[in-house]
Order: sequence, then C-alpha cells, then structure tokens
Amino acid sequence: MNLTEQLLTALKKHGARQIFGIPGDFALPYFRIIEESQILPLYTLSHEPGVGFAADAAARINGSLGVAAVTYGAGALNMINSVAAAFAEKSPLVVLSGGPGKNESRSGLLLHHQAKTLDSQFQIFKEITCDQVRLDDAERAPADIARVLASCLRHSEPVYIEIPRDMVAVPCADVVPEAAFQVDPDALNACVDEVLERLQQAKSPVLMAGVEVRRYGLEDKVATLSRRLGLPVVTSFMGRGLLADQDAPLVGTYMGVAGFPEVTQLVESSDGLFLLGEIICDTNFAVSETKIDMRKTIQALNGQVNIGYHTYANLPLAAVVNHMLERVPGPDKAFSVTPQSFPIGLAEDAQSITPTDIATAVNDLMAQHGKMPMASDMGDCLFTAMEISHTALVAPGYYATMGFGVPAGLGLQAATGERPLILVGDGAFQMTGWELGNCKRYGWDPIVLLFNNASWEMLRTFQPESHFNDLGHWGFAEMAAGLGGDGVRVGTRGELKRALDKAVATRGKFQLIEITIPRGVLSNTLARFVAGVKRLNAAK
Ligand code: TPW
Ligand code: MG
Repeated sequence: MNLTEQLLTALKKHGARQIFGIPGDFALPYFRIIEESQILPLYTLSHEPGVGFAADAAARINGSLGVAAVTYGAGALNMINSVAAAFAEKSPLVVLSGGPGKNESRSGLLLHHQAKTLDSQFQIFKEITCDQVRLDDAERAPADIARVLASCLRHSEPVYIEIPRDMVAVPCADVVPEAAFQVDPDALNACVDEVLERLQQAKSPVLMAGVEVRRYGLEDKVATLSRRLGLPVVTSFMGRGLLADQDAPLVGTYMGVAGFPEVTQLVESSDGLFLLGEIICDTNFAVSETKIDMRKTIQALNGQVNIGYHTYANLPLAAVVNHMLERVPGPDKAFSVTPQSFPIGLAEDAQSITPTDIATAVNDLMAQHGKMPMASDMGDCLFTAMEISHTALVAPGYYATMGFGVPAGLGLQAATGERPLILVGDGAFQMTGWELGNCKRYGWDPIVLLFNNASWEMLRTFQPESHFNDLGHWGFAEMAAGLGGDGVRVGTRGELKRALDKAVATRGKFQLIEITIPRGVLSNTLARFVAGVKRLNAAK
C-alpha cells in the first residue's frame, strides 16, 4: 500500500467512517487516492468552514474520529474557526491537509497559498490541535500516524496531518496502532476510594455529565453508575443531549439563572457535586445564582481527577468510570427524581410564533413520530433547544460559533443515516445555509427550522440601541427550490404545525421551514438568561 492508503486504513481502524472535504491543487493527488481506494466515503461540501463543522459533528455523534480533508493555505486556513471550535469543545477531529512537495519548497519562488513561510500553516494549527505531523518521511510515517491518531482519541482533541503532494503515493508500511495507555492501578484505586467516600458523605450528591462522557463512549456506563449510586443526574448547557437514550435519573440541564429553578436549586445546594467530563466554562457556570465553589466539587476532566485541593494525574475518564462500576456492583438504589418537563400541545391557531412555540411543536412532533437527532446553531435557536425534550444534540454551546448548525446537520445524517432536525437563526443561515445545496447529491433530507427574526437578536438583547442588529428580510423559503429542496414560510402557529407535518411526511429532499418571528420575541429560556444576567450584573 502507499502512504495515503495506509493513512486511510489507519483512520478507519481508529474509528473514522467518512471524510468531508474540498480539494485544491495541493490536495488533488491524495483526493484521487481517497476516491479510488474507496477505503472511506468522501463527501465534498462548498466552503471549508462547513467541512470542518460537518466532520466535527460526525465525530461528536459517533464518539469517534471525524475527518476534514482540505488543500494547503486557502483551504486549511479557511477552516481555522471550525477546528478551534472542535478544540475548545473537545471533538476528535482529524485535519488532513495537502502541502507543497519536498522539492517545491526548494525552488526559491514563493508558492501560491503560502501565507508567510511554508511552515506558517503548521505553526498556526499547532495552537488549535493536540498533535501534528508532516508526512515527509515514508519510513517514519507509520509510527507518526499511529502517534497522532492515538493522541486524537486519548485527548479527544483535533490533530493536524499534512501530506506533501509528492509523498502521497510512496510505498509505506502498515500503521500499527499504539498500545492502550497504562493506568496506575494504585492511583486509580486511591482516587476511586476518595470519590466514593465523598459521594457517600454528601447529603445531596449530584452528578453533572459533560461532553467527555459522550466523547469517550461512556453514556451507558454513567447511566448505570448513577442508578447504582442513587445520584440524580443533570447535564450542563454544553452537555445537553447526553444520556437522552439512556435509562438515567436525568433531571434536566443546569443553566443557573437561565434554567429551571428546580435544577438550579438541586445543583447549587449540592454538597457533593461530581463533574464528570465537564468543561469548566462560562456558558456552563458563569450564570450561577449562587456561585459554585469549584474547589468543593469533584472534577474528572482532561485525563485527571481534581478533588478538593489535590489532583490525581493520568487517570482517563473511562478508567475512572469503569473502576467505579467495579466497586459499586449494584443493585440499583431505589430512588426517584422529578424530571424537568417540556412544553407540549401547540395550539393550532392564527397567533404569531414564538421560539417556545417552535420547541412545543417539535415536542409534539417527536412524541408522535419518534425522536430525531438535532444540530443547532448559536442564537436563540440553541436556547430554544433546551425546551425540546431530551434527544441527541450537537451544538457549539461553549465556543458559541455561528455557522455550525446546517453543516453539522449534514454531518449527522452522513454519519448516522438518521434524518436530523436543524435549528438555525437567519444570521447564522446567511453564513453556511448554502451548504444545503449539497443534500441532493448525497440523498440527505434534513428538516431545517430557520428562526427568521430578520435580526441578530441575541446581540440586540445585550445592546438594544444598535441599529446594525437589524437584518433585511431574505426570501429563504424561495431559495430552497434552487438548492434542491422544498421551502415554505410560516407566520402562525397553525401554519407551523401543518408545515412540520408535511416536512416529516416528505422524504428524499431537504425541507426548509422559514419561521417568521417578530423582532424582540425571545424563547422563555433566553428571556430568563437575559433577565438573570442583568440581575447578576446589577448586583455586582
Ligand atoms: C462566527 C457573534 C453571536 S449571536 C449573533 C452574533 C452575530 C447573532 C445571531 O443571529 P441569528 O440568531 O443567527 O439570526 P438570533 O436568534 O440571535 O437572531 N460570528 C460568529 N459567531 C458568533 N457567535 C458571532 C459572530 C454573534
Ligand atoms: Mg436572527
């Protein structure tokens, strides 16, 4: 096999199931091998940010590697924001980039797509990936590939692989995956002893599940553990969608002042808060009603466990969870929680639509037709997603980039074969909505709920006096036909209900429902968030 075939085979062995990409002249040679070898299917999109988001979403939903393949310079640098999002939110995204051939670098001429030096791109990606390699040595390539892919999975963070274009077809030996990381059994024992003791001493322990639980494929184990220990479970904002398909004592999503008071109260009054794979970021914790003292929590994150004032290093989350399960063999503890409820039963009338009406309509839809996985963009649509009953969700809840929703939805369908629901605002749709034009070629048929308030409404909530937040009215519904899908504009609750029913019944084409929402009308969750933040700021 040649170097590219070995790389593709290794990607597959490490869990990748498909590649998203856009070629260029530096990438044509390795793209040819991707296509002809048929080791992994290739889906090309239209713009590199979309490629990165789609591959990231595939990684998130499958809990395995996502692969984004691009060309040097204009291609790879166009994807920086998507890779930064994956890094921040701990998604195992593999970036493949073409690169100049070894002899080209010696020509003395500046090469097209070169930013500063030929090494600039490598240096830029160093900042937002956990491991990197330029495959310029066929002898070393198998070990380098094995190391980089192991890093990607171990840290659940993006990695960067550059393939010089004159290296793609050189003969190359098999990639032997690295041996599993060896955990120190004594450290693990001591750590689990202490965690269990803390949880047993606590009067009201709570487990908060974060994204690493999904990244490392631990949802069923965490559900079992919480049942055996009698631990009520919440997710963070970023972890929303976790445990949706598990038998777990899931109460709801913690959002501090923006959340349901019962959940906020449960978390903030807990004397044994167990943060499992939880990113300690502002969108998860800055909106607390009563500030959570992180030193009093138990935190398992980034391959270590922090308890009180000390740290157990080199303990991967999976090892901790597995060992806890061994130590707590069951049976389940008898206890019950009162799960947060969600709005249902949308009135089919002529009233204008609020974001919470959309959540209600989706809840009705899923109750009738079954759950759908969701991809959400940043904007009020993401706060609205918190009012939709628990289902798999991919969303940029921490890094908060716009433009994620539509391409992530395409990534979901490519990765799972399931029909996704995409939630997106008009501002975000203006960025990457165009990628829907690729659905037709691949037979993807997502249902897209476009929250059209002709506004950057989230920004308006922070700074109402600024006129630049007014966006024009774009005829999104009319654009759908040209992109190969069906589009409809709805302005009343009755129309919304009928459009959703029709969308569910129509397969084979994407279904775009452009929902007109009056400016200034927020979801209940965003309204609580804005009021809460104002209250917290006023108290400072
Ligand atoms: C890539 C900053 C955060 S929210 C927002 C902006 C511009 C407005 C979103 O408008 P949209 O949704 O989509 O119509 P809604 O509900 O507020 O009306 N550039 C990027 N990411 C972010 N987060 C911004 C700018 C921003
Ligand atoms: Mg908007």
